[in-house]
Amino acid sequence: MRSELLKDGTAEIAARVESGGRITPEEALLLWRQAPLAVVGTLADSIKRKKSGDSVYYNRNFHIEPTNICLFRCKFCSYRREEGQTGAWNMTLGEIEDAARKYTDSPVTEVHIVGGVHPAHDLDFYTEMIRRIKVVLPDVTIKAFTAIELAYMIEKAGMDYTTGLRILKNAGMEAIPGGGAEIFDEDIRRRICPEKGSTDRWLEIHESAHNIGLRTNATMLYGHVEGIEHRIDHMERLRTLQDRTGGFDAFIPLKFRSAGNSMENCGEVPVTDDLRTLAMSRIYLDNFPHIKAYWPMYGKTTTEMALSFGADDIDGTIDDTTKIYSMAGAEDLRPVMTVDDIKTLVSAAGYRAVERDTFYNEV
Ligand code: V47
Repeated sequence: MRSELLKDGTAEIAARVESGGRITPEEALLLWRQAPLAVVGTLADSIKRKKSGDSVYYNRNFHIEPTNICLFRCKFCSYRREEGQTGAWNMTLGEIEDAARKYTDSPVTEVHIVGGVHPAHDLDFYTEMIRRIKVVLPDVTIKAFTAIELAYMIEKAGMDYTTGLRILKNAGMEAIPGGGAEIFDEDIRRRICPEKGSTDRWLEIHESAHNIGLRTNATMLYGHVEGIEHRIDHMERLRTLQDRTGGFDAFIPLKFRSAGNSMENCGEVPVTDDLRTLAMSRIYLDNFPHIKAYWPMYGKTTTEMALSFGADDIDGTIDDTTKIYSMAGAEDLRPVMTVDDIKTLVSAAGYRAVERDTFYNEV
């Protein structure tokens, strides 16, 4: 590590990180603000290598986005439509089965399901959706529903979270994606998504899931009206929960993309901020096994750089089945990467592409 580049107490913090020690929120703020990008990158890469060597994980996956009609009007969302508005969709269970059936003879190992919180859908609808997909694709892992969708359907059924999650688990839901976390700070959350489920709900859903053996991910939407201290606070709340349950697999920082939503005036942060945020998350979240650089959101060039800044996962092949990022202005309007594309990207960055299943077992 180039400690001559460090000043004002950051050298001591960096040395602790290097020797595997944990840092406080105050120390993270100092490192974030004062350490050169190359230094946080080097620290993050050394942690990444201790955890996963030169492996960078990917999977063969596709998404189903059942609807973009949503009760909540989050200001950063470019995807939501009102019922009846041009561009709105709401798939029937039959259409969802058909979307799954396209993959019966394919080597995909995971289907990722997230969508809007449609006011007409309920726990029975989602449970039936999972059952039908499992019949069509019995060997594919179903990673489904953000904590916001889950809280809505389970509360509507008048159940506690554990009971509702058990019903979905028994139907075939095996893991939960990390969406809906946005930023946990309540004041910022009120500014960007005032109607959405609270931070406490998000954390409670994930804790309940971990307690019944469901693995989950966690995201953070950054680069809008929040400050660095809010990003650190977000990671601190995740690190505390992970200390209790150990149920998170991956942390996924999501860069705010500004096209087509009512927060366009925020613009987008530079790539240097993306790389620093990834590196600081690898440094701070010492109890998270994986940091994911989600390629449809960064684009392929930033994803390649991200691998030297602590990320050890780039998500999967996607097969042009998600619209959330292309509708918000991400470069890849048709997000799809073949396994060869992924291998080329990962080896250009100096790492080894390793195919994984949802639970990070090598395939
Ligand atoms: O919660 C919405 C984000 C998330 C925008 O678990 C936006 O493996 C940027 O859950 N700019 C949903 N981000 C996506 C999600 C996810 C994605 C990748 C991997 C995993 C995983 C989960 O998308 C939302 C929100 O934070 N989002 N709009 C936007 N304009």
